[in-house]
Amino acid sequence: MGVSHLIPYPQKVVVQEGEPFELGSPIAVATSLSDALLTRVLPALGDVARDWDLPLGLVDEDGQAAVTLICDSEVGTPGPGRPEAYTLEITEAGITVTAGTASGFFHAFSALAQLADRKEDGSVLLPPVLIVDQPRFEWRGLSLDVGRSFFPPQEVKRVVDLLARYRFNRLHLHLSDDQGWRLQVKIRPKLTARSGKTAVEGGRAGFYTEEDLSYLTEYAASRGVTIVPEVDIPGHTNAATHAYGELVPEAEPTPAYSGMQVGFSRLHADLPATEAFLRDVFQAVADQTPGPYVHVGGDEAFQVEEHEYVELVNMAVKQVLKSEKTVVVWQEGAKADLPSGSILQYWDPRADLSGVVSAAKRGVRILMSPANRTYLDMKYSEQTPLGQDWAGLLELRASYEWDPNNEIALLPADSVIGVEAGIWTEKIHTFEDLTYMLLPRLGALAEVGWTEQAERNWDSFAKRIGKQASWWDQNGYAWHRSPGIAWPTK
Ligand code: TNX
Repeated sequence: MGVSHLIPYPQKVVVQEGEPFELGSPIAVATSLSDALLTRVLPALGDVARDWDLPLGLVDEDGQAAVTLICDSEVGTPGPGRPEAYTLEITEAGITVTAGTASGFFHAFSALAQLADRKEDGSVLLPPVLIVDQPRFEWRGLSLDVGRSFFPPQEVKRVVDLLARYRFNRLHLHLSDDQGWRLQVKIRPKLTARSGKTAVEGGRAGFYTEEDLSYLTEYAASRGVTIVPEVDIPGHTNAATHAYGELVPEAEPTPAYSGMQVGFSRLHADLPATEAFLRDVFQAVADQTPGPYVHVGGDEAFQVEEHEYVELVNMAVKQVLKSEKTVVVWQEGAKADLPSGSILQYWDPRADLSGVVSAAKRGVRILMSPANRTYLDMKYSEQTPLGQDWAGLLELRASYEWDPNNEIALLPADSVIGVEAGIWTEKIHTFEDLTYMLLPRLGALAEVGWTEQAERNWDSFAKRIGKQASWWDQNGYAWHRSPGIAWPTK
């Protein structure tokens, strides 16, 4: 137990003298939080307590409390991560959590869960410590490709639990690709009726109903995770053209595609059906996700000439802006007209990045997902049976040892909004395969996104990541034994 279990490592940890604090049953919680804030944060504390088999009980502010929750919006130091700041103090007398937002409380509870030691006799001990913490970057995400291979809501929920454990705050769902369409759009029923039934070879098909997505977005929000929906245009669109033939010049639906090629499919700016399609789809995306972001894809549209590419991405951007949401687009979208404050997601280190740099100079924010550091569908080693290797092999250490502010030469450092891991599912089809590729690397990227560069070091991380495996095992998450780590013996 203790601070050696903390991932991502907090900005400030002061280990105190004294005996551990032992939680009793029920856990007496005293709070001065508003009802609205308390209603948002209590379920997350309840989740932690359930792991310990202890119920929660509210007591008066002047009663004997084990946990005291205090709302203070001044907590943390000025900077980009401040709204998510928290302090957590554990003494022999009890636990005090101070935060200014629900997210701050969620992060404090995640730290609390990592610090706790549950003994054989069921008692739960917490070490005396003071933690003062806030994230380095405002965006810490995972992008999950449910387009190639579908992952049902119950599995996505377990991915959200992992994200919350490591204080991530975004889950980006890649909802459409050549192989499948996963978003219900009621006024475009063929999208799911036809392309909800297709997938990459070996992968699962399916789609999220409006109810599924609403359940997922709420579940994620109640753990501090915002869902970022992506419908990928103008390439990666075979699932769309398989459903609606009017989107191609031949006016016939294209055949279903279950291979692994990229870049062959496309939309057409001069077809009258295209703009109506983009309007309907991006309206549905915006309506079905309460978060402030919509991702319009924009990657690998190899069949589309530049001027037409720009025209098509601009059409999608226009639709997103109508819903008053912030546009997110893969790096190729630097060519389009992006309003200042839009987010450009860097992924391909092989590309010429001058367009990304000039977009950043115009006020576009850059999200760091370099494939050779963050693509968790890359094999760990040549022996890894799953995944791909086009961006190289990616062992744990390489996903840890890099600085998002130092990835792109000449990029203004304050334009980096954060870090996003990605997992593409051409060859990853089951939940077990998925988490085997995520873990332990997701822990490394959690710390890259959260902890200040000067405070990070591999030796410390290597010790702490080894201690995560027991929680993964208890919760049924498959994981990979990266070399050089003191994993528990089998
Ligand atoms: C590149 S990342 C892609 C995806 C593939 C992935 C496989 C990006 C924007 N495009 O279409 O699934 O590589 O690793």
